[in-house]
Parts: sequence; structure tokens; C-alpha cells
Amino acid sequence: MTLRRLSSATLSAVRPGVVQPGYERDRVGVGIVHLGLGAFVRAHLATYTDDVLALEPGDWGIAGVSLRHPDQRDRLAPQSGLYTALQRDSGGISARIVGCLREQLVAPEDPEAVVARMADAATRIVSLTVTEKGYGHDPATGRLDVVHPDIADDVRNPAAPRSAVGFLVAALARRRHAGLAPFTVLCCDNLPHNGRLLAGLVRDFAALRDDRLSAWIDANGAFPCTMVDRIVPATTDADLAAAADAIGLTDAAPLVHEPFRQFVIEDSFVDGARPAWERVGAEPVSDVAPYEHMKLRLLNGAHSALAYLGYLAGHETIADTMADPVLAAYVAALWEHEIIPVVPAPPGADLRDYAASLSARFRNTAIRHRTWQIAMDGSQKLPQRLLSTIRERLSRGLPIPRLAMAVAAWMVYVGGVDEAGRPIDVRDPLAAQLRKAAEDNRILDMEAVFGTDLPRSDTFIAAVTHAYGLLRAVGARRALASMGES
Ligand code: CS2
Repeated sequence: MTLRRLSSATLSAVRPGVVQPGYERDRVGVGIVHLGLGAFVRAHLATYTDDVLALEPGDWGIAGVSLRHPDQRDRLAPQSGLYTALQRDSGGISARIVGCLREQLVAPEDPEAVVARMADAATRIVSLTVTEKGYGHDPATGRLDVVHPDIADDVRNPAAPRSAVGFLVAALARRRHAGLAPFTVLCCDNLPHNGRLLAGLVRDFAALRDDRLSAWIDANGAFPCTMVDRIVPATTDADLAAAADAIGLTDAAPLVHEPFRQFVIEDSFVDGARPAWERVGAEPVSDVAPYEHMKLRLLNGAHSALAYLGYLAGHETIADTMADPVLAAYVAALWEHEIIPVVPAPPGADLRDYAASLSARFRNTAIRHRTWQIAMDGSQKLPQRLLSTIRERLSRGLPIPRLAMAVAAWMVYVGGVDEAGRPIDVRDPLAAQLRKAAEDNRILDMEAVFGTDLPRSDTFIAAVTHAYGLLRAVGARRALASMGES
């Protein structure tokens, strides 16, 4: 029997037991424009928002914008924006249909439509998940990279932007002109002080256009910081089949996620306008920094370390890597001896418990999160995930053997050849420079990644050089096994 496809018209045919939008979709207007319509936001911000809409009415529908490719729109538009979120762990699988994605736009096809949507008075929030490399900033300094091709283009041609920052400034300028308040800019990427970082980029870009615009944004805008968390691997063909099986209809845009989710938000929104996310588990706080440090350094830091070392050791997924006792012992010691001692715990949190919960989440074999996927864009990820912890330890005169091992594994990885001599498909905006630097043995000089301080630290250079030598000589597993646990 051929299955029909998920859409508004077939929603009533979804299998019983599958959770459906608990509100009338047609009555929900768009209040959020989201830039970067990947799987993460659909499993995170959208599920929180869907849960709020089921509890109370509000015009908090999401218009999702793809900044590059039409694929997501092409999959979602025929489904009226509906899609399946499959939650998976050892306890099994459960499915829900998410309904709050009300529009899909593709920026390169019609940048004006995107600016108009963002500038519409009904839009109160513009949220973003455009990944670390999507901000056009220098990862080491956090400042706008004015020679970044998309940023430079948008400065020359502000009416038809390509970059996220270019869209934000174009739409904010239009709102100012129309006498409207700005929207709140809600950055949901894994960047340090993400709201503040993005505010700085928007300010710098706006100032290139008009100082009065940047002053208006400073005076009236809001860029709350967030800590967002849910493990959501890229969707595979097997996931499409699992979704069809679960809901009894075909779905071209399902996603798979773990049960856990966390959303910590600095509660400063323009006019206080936002969905009541706290009613469904989000945590509004006055200072996100300790939550962010905990998450970026313990979760993402360990993720990146496991991705490079696990990949080199021949493991396909994080769960496979955690099933290898040598790698599991390494990450446990990395948390215990090198990360936890220098990360302050958020109020009421215990970092050992947090690490234990991460260990369980990483071992979830129902989630196939590929080491190769997490290894992507390391030049943009290392500073906030690993190097900030390294800086903290060096400033206290503490040793960094395991952190150095993770950095060294990244160096081997971006060199482009694995331990068996096979090529590695390295995806990184700096891939070409990294490869060249690896050939010339000058990676540690790269200021875009390491800043100006680390290349001058003898302790750092010695630790990473030692780890690199060991990885090259004996491979990842034996190098880690030789480290011991204390
Ligand atoms: C991962 C993150 O791909 C990656 O780099 O470390 O996407 C991670 O799964 C999320 O931040 C979890 O919240």
C-alpha cells in the first residue's frame, strides 16, 4: 500500500497515539521569524513553542527562513509546514507532529520577502540557528569579519542581503524608518555570550551604514543570550522510513532527537514580548553565562574531543565511541580532572551530576550522531568549546594533557588523512588554509583559531606538540590508553 503524505489535509489520518498540534493552526499568526531552518530548531525552539501554543493562544507561529538552499522549503511546503519529531532512546520511540512552522522562505530566491517579513509589525522575535560559521565573525576575537565575502557583499548591497547579520540590519533599518520598535534578536547558536556577540556584530555592521541606526538599535533593541540544548543528528533515509512507520504517512522532513531538552534564556525581550516558554520547561534567568559555560565546555567540548578522537579511532557515531572503554575512560577523566575544576556551576547545579547525565546521553544508541558531523567546522567551534577551558587552566598554572589531546586530534583530522591512510572529507570554512598549515606544520600559528596568546604559550605549544606526536606515532586509541585515569 502506498502511504499518503503528511499535510493539513491528511492530519486526521495520522496514527492514533502520535501527538498532534494541540491548537488550531490556522488561527496562529506568525510572530517569530527564524533564520536557519535546520533540524535543530525544529526539534528545539519549535517544540517548546508548539507546547506553549497548546496551553495558551498567541500569535507565535514561526516563519522559517533558509539562508542558502531551497531543500527544506521544498520538503516542508507540500506538507503545510508539518513534520514529525521522533524521540528516541533505549525506552523506544515516540512521535509527535509539530505544527507551529507556518511559513517557509528561501532567502536567495527573494531576499526582499524575507526583509519584509522581518520588518512586519507582527514580527516580535527573530531567532537564529545559522551555525557557528553563519555569523561572519572572526572566531578568535568575536568581531565582525568585514572581509568575509557575504558580509562584504551585504555592506556593498544592503538592500538584498545574503548574510544573517545583513538581514537583521536591513530589517531593523526598515522598522526604524517605519516608526516600529525593533524585534528581539534571539541567537540560539553555540557561541560564547551568543546574544552579546551578535549584538556587537549587528552594531558594527549597522555603523557601517549609519551611526544613527546603530545608536537606535543600542537604545531600543534586545539581544538576549541563550543556552540551547538537544542532540539532533542529521536526518537519514532510515529516519524517513521510521517516521513513516510511526505516523502512517510519508514525511519528507522528519527529525530524530533525544528525550532531553534545555532552554535557558536571558529574560530581556523588547516590550517583554515572547511565548511563555517557561510554562513548558524553559528557564528564564538574569545571567545565562554559567549555564552557557557548563554546556559549551562540558557537553560541546567533550563532543568535539570525542568526534576527532573517535573518528581517528575508527568510530562512526558518538554512541560507538562511548562504547569503546578507552574513549569512555578518556572523556570521564577529561571532565573530572580538566574541565569541571575550572568551570563554575550554575545555581543549584552539580557538574559531576551534569557530566554523568551527558555520559548517559552520549551512550544513547538509538541516536546515531556521526563523529564526522560533529567534527565539521572545528575552526569555528574549538575556541569556545576547548580553548576557553585551556586558557582558564593555563592562567591557573594547571596542566592540560587531555585537552591538548583533543586539539591535537583536530590537527590530525584537518590534515585530511586518517590513521589507515584514507582521505578525510574535512568540512570547514577554513579547510584549505588548515590543510596548507598542516602541511607546513604551522597550524598552531593560526590566529583565527588560537588568537595571539596561545601560539605564544610555551606550555600550550609543548602539550599539543607532545600529544600530536603521540597520536601520529601510535594512533588515537593507544595514545589515550597510555594516559591513564588520574
Ligand atoms: C554538536 C552539537 O554538532 C555539534 O557540534 O556538538 O550540535 C550538539 O549536539 C548540540 O549542541 C547539543 O545541544
